[in-house]
Amino acid sequence: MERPEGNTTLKVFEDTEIMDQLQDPRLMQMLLKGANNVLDVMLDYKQLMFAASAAMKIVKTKLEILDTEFKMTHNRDPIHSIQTRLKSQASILEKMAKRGIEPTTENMERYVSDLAGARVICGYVDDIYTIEHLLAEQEDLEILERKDYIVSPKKSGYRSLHLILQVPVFLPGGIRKTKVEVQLRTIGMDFWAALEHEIRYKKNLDNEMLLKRLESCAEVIARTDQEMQSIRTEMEAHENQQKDMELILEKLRRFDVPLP
Ligand code: 0O2
Repeated sequence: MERPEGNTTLKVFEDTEIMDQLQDPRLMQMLLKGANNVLDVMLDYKQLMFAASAAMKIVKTKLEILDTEFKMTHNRDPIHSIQTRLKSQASILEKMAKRGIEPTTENMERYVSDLAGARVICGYVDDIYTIEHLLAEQEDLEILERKDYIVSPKKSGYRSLHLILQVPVFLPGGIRKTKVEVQLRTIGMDFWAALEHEIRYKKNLDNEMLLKRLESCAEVIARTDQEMQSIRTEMEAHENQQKDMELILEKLRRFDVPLP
């Protein structure tokens, strides 16, 4: 019978030489113990990432609900789009190695806050703080950490609001409180961060001239964000004034109805 490609487990057990060696009970015992320990670690990691994935989905659903509710009351979406990702094993191990943390599952859970991440792209800067406020009001969410790189941008020019949320994930064995990193930024900030990530971030580029130019692009985008915000605020003020005027005219028309 043809064996599916990549099924190494079957290959090993069909290899008669290996099977002969496994007849030695002490070797077999050692192998089983080793395999058992490795599988325990792998399963712990799988459980951790399963909780991270569940927490990420919970946060995404909450954000979608908040966005729809906002649209129903204000006739406008504060959220342009949401991206989610689970951190890759390579990226987790790289981060832990950089910080000198021993790569155990417990350390991953305790020290790596962005195993699960959600990036929320908003139209305007004030939408970012509206979403933060709405998240803070959710009783089952806790904001463990907040870094405002909009008020205090990074030296690179990077701007975003970072929140580390703690989300309860209900599992058959009990509640597992799980962290999710939420990065909130405008379309403009996202445009800059995505391109800068490709060009410089994690590459240790030290060309002062290019770094300055990247930083000045971030400033141009920040000014554009402010200008777009101010245009929207003025448009809304104008619309509200017109609505108030229509209301007054409507009342005057009712008042003008001739008496019998
Ligand atoms: P990736 O590949 O995007 O996931 P911490 O995450 O708290 O352990 P740190 O550096 O103190 O470590 O956190 P910080 O400053 O809040 O930044 C974390 C994330 O923000 C990064 O994740 C990036 O996604 C983003 N970021 C921070 N600074 C910059 C920057 O200068 N340029 C760009 N493009 N993105 C930035 P990771 O895990 O480093 O990378």
